[in-house]
Amino acid sequence: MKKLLTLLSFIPILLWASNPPTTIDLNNEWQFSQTNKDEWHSATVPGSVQHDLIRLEILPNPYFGTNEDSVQWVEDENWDFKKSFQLTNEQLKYDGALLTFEGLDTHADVFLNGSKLFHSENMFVNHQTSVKHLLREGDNYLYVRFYSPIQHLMPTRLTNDFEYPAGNDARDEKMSVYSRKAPYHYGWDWGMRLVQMGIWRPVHLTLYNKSRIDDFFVQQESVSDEIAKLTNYIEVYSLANNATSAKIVVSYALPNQEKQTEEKTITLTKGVNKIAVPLEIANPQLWMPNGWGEPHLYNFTAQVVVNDEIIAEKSHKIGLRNIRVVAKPDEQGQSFYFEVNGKPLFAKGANYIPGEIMNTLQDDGYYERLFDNVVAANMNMIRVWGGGFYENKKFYDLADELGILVWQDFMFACTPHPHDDAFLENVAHEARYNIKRLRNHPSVAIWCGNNEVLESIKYWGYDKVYSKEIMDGFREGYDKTFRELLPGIVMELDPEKFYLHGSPDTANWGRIPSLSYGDAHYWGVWHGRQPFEVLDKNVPRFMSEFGFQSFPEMKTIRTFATEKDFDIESEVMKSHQKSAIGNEAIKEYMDMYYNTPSNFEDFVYVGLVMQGQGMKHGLEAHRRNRPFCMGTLYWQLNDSWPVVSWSGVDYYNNWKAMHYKARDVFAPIALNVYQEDGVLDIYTMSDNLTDENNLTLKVSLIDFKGELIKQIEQKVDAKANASVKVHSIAVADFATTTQQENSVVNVQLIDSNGEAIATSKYFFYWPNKLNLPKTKIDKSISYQDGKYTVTLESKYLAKDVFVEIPIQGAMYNDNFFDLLPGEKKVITITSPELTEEGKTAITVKHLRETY
Ligand code: NHV
Repeated sequence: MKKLLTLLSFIPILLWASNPPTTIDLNNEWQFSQTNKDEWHSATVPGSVQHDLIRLEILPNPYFGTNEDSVQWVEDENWDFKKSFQLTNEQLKYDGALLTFEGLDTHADVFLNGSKLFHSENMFVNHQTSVKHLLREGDNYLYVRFYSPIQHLMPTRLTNDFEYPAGNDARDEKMSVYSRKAPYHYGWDWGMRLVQMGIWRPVHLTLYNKSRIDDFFVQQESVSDEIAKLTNYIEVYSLANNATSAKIVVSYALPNQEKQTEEKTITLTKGVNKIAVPLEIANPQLWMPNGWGEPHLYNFTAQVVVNDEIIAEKSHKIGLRNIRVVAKPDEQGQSFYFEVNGKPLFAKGANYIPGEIMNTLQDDGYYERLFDNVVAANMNMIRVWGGGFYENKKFYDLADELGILVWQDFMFACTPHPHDDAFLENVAHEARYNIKRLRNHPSVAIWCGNNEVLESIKYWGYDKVYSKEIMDGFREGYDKTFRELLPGIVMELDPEKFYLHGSPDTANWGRIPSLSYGDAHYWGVWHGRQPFEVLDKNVPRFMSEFGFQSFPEMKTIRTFATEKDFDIESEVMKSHQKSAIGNEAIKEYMDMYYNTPSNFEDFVYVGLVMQGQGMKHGLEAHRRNRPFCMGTLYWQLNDSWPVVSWSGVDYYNNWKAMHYKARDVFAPIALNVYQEDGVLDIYTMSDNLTDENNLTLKVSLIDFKGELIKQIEQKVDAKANASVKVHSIAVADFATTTQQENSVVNVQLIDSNGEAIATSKYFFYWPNKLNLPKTKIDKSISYQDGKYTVTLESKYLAKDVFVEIPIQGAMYNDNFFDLLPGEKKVITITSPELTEEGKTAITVKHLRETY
């Protein structure tokens, strides 16, 4: 085979054939009506019936008040979509016409010009049909009938002798398990219910001659600094009746680099042709995760060339990297960590849920804001959790460009599912489609079968409700789906990637010794009502979920509630709290750690502060405990509507205290102060790949009223890619009991230029045991279009200072911080909605003002 390959040292000048392929967008001018009603309205494609009905004001704003209840009827009806489009005689001359629906949600029949094209039963796949023989000059007609996901599959439920558990599905009839459709549409413990129907991804018609490339996979067999060994797998679909000689040309280059090519002469036969083109790149520029260097991306293109003319091509951006998941028995149990380009990576990140209940609202701008938040918080990993959908291309493109590793679940969460042949065949199709769609993205680091399905079968008490036969069925279904079917398909289509049957693997938060084995979801805090301090002790090998709720800030609450609803027991607030234990748990924790305010607005603020501090406590414990623990992905990054939830960023893109805390703990070099057995241990936690030597650690004990009680200086190094205890102080020698209630420990890491490269503030107690002083914060503001600068100063310590502005999504350089006595702190707030003239009001709050 090697002999057929020639490495050309010049760029071959190839031109497209005179009539290159053309793609016609079919997203415009759709109309929709409830089936048999004949009341046609304009439809947005991509979109959903519910989204259009809301846009047309036939349905009310579902986020407001208790409106969620009044939009539910739509899910039980069938809905029709139709459109016409015109083709010219010229366009009909192409050899082939491929109609593509990138995604239909979910159960639908599709018709074109008097023929039924296909039936859709899976939201997560595309549909491609050769329609050349059906197209006409002039008007062509498309029609899609969507069936209610509830009623369409009701007979399957009615013939089953039990109801599936599906505890997050908000309706009594648990229909979510029967459809391959985004589980969160049916409700979740942070989500409203909106079981949508619609054309949720674009529609287009591709006209082409002779052949097309259906798939192009650049498989990375091995990658090191010296050499990348790749195989390009290309699938060409040929229309020609006779065998045709053709060349497959693969070219690749970094941006601004000269193109290199590799080619192979082949004979195309009618139908599917599979071609492999091996390729080696010496001294490749590797794709590095965020914080470790550049995520270099090569442009790869595969072309089909006949008679020196290009007749088909396909391109991908390829990052060359070697990602291994090291899940091996060791002295402590079983490791679980990601090794990237030969080095162990401490994973820092969060669990991502779909960013909109009406998921088609997630446009490019949405993904850009999302990834801005991810990068700003110093994350290097994000988990696409199994209760949503396989994300849009833009998501993975940004992850590729920014060096963010993606933990990709298959879409199953928190309940067993059917496992009959037809169901599994549908799942297999979905897995094949999505693995092929996503396997070229360097960011995709792991395939994971599901979220908590096995955990639910083992530990959620199903055995008390279901017979032994049913329980056996759940286990059998689990093994068939997640231990046989899916790993088999991953092995076949993306063999270099690690497959985990489900998350967590075997660890369970109720069984502490199990935390030493693989990844864990620690829900003892929140669901188990344990104090945050347990996070110091119950450290897993890899934390793939842990979390704590808060209300979103008042400006977000005001979008769905009015003054009269400002009570955690009001109907409106309860309809925006989907966790069964929600508001009660928040209050219970607040009583444990804070002086719980009676006023609603203060309660919301203190809750935000508490979530930030509690989660910081956990994140620090995880990072401090590397290499035993090698990553932490908290629950949850974002929201899908305005709601009380575990998120660090609310629906309107306002950072909660937690997101700032995550950013600080995840800094490339962070400091951590941890008290154990009467000793304050100070750690450097570094993700840099080189040591930082000759730093000065400065530890200051400062009274809340401003007196510097003590100061210690010590030369330390911040060891590369490690967490290391660099200094210890006996508390008894350092601060008296009274001082512990009245002072803060300010710890700084100072480089040779005298600059603080890391700081951490340590309080000996939670706020209800501190003597926080009353103090007034002075503020001065300078107003500019797009940016306000706020300078803050307080005579005494002001804890958890919150700077508020009633502009959704305004960005701050910092917020929810502690202001040391006499310290001047400059806060910048940016938003295109801020004007110099408008002088939008800014309010400042701190903890001592709430009690
Ligand atoms: O409840 C918060 C999140 C969920 O939104 C999401 O499904 O995978 N959460 C909690 C748990 N897992 C997840 C753990 N579940 C339980 C804990 C305790 C008892 C029952 C269930 C995420």
